[in-house]
Amino acid sequence: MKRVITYGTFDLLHYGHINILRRAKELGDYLIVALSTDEFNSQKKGKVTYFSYEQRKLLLESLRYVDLVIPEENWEQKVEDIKLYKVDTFVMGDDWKGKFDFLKDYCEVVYLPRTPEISTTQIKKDLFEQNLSGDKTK
Ligand code: C2G
Repeated sequence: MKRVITYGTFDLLHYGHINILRRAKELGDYLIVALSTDEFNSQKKGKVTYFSYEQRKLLLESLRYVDLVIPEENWEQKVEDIKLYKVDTFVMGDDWKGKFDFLKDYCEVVYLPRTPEISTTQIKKDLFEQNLSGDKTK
């Protein structure tokens, strides 16, 4: 049983997230998602999420690619997670390329290409602009 782990906020779940989760799962048999908690997002990542941790967890747990969702509470927990869950492969989008190479002492580290045109920030921006212009056609 090859075990894969990935980390993230996954707010306003979109097809870019699905693409990375699908490809991460293809690298093994069991995919763990370490989901950034509301506190970690606001205090350390500077992110204010639309959905709460529980709502984001529910969405991820409903996906066929995801086998387990655990909380990501800090930047430092990755080595312990990899040991505790006996992880073979750590996966992140390539916006993080190189940032987690220190984990190569513990498992395989794979950076996968991001889906370029979509992001939670872009979604919020587009919705804001649509609302401003009153454009309901999009
Ligand atoms: N992602 C992607 N394509 C997008 C948007 C996101 O492949 N268009 C990937 C990111 O590269 C990341 C994952 O989806 O691997 C989750 O993205 P975020 O929720 O933005 O996560 P992030 O804030 O990068 O948190 O300790 C690591 C951090 O928790 C990662």
